[in-house]
Amino acid sequence: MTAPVRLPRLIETLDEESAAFLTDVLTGLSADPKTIPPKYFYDERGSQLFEAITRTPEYYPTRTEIGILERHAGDIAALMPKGAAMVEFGAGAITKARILLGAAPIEIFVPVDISADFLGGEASRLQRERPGLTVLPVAADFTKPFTLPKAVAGRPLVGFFPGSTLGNFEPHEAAAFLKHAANMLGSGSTLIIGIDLVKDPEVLSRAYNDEAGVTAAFNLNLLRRIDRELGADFDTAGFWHRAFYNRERMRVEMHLASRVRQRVRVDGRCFDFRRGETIHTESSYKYTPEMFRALALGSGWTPAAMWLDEQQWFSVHALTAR
Ligand code: AVI
Repeated sequence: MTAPVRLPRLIETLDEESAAFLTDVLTGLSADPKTIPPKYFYDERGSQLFEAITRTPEYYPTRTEIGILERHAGDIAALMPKGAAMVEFGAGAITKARILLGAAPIEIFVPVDISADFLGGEASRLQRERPGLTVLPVAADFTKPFTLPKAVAGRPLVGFFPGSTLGNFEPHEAAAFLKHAANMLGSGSTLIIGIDLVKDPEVLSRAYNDEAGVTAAFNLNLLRRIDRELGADFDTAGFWHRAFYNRERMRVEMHLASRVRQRVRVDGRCFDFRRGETIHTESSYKYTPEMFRALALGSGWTPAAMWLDEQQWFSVHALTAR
């Protein structure tokens, strides 16, 4: 008889996070131009819609990065010490980590994600699939300091930050995150990180304006979440999804644009929109390999290796903490 698989217990640190949601929305809607941080896309529905985006024909980053990881899994695994614990920042459906877990001598896996419900389900599924691996999910906003499970103490640590999520941070936030990751993982640790590259603006624009409208639904779901969780009265039909590549700033911008002049209430406060006025909901910065390496070098990490796809659309970097 085989021993029953013990399912992981979710470590939650999100209470403060829901209070911060209201503050961030009120602050962002009071600003000019209006803005809301992209981390709030990821409620359960938002996480599902993001997974659906990654399956659209136009959204190349996910499948390109998976191709790089599959092709070079052996080389990447060779950089990981035996018995290592791997911490994934923003784990989502844990698709990409599975590729490395299959190739590398990792004994503990710590998926960290802000979407507690989604993370719990995915971590349990992985634990069932791999009873020999210890899966310790942490529900936290990984952009802020959080506590690693005690079980990883004394183990060599490997950070994994795929998906070019770093691109959703402003450059100063990206540097701060890399410094915080270096401090948390410690000197000598490794970070495997996926970074989307600058390319033909047409390719970029299509990736954020898929024909099936999944990215539009993902963007508009933010308003539904605000209505539901913060008691607001956004009418999603009154807004449309707008995404474009901003060449000067080397970033794709996503906005929610008001179709009409309108007034919206959030937590008893009124916010007026002009026709065409937008809420800036996301920036997705694109890097050249050189620019990213310079950012890493200035943020506590030494570049150790880089892998690209054939079209040179996406990059995976291995960095070592100084
Ligand atoms: C998670 N992140 C890297 C995605 C991106 O491409 O910036 C989020 C996304 N937004 C629209 N499509 C995908």
